[in-house]
Amino acid sequence: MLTVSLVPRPLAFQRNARYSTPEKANSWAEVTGYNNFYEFGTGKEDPAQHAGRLRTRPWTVVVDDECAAPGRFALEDILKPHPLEERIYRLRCVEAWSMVIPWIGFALADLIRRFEPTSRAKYVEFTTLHDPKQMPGQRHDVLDWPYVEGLRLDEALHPLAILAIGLYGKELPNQNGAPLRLVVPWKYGFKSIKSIVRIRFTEAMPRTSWALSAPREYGFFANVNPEVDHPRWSQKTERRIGSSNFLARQPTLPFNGYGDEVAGLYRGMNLARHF
Ligand SMILES: Nc1nc2c(c(=O)[nH]1)N[C@H]1C(S)=C(S)[C@@H](COP(=O)(O)O)O[C@H]1N2
Ligand SMILES: [Mo]
Repeated sequence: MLTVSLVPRPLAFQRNARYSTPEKANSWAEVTGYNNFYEFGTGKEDPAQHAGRLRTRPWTVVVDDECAAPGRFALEDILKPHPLEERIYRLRCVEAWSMVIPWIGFALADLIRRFEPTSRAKYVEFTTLHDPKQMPGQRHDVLDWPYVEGLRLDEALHPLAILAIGLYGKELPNQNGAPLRLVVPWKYGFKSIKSIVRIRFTEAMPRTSWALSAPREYGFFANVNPEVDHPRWSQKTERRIGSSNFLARQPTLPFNGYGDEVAGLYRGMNLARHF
């Protein structure tokens, strides 16, 4: 008999208050029912409808290139050393909507250090599973599959960057990037890559999917920035999903409100040029 559980299992964790916003979190239905995961279609409800066919166990993550301790790891071994924390983060999608999501995860920096990046490693590249049988959206050329994202190593080592395995106290639903996804709260949502199967340390800047597909619209850095508009729309305001007034917009904050923590990473950089 098939006993794959479709009901996400509960996780044990501690709340990280320092890195949690006091804003009201979006509901489970909003967080899991409205998002982007183009591997399952380009509609906001497609991920919830179609991600059920993704099999997340067993799951293997390959860690390689510029690091002293590369390897192929079972998900359980990737997760084992890391105590779980809950962090309530704002998410700002590049499409000018936002949500507040209670993630369960651990600092990306703690994982990176275990693999001992070499002195040549300047970036970390992440890749999503490529399997059109499980991910029907990959049968269409909307992006050059597999989905690739990346961070500069110092960004990846920032304590706000996490790998998430759950939300709302439970394992991640597939549509939110099970079993392992990145969350980088000061950047547009597309940087937070889902269902990761490979982590690569590189000397050269990774060729990321969105920057490759539309380089005028999506940069490598993708820091939330109300001063730099998308060529087709303003980034000055955002619509909080679920707000009772559908038309109400709120100002978008530099670095999605995490500027006190992360602005120093970009000192001296022209952020209009490095968008
Ligand atoms: N592999 C993959 N990761 C992805 C995406 C995607 O299409 N494929 N969409 C991104 C975008 S644009 C956003 S806004 C977030 C939305 O999902 P979340 O609400 O679960 O964070 O996932 C990001 N990660
Ligand atoms: Mo997004």
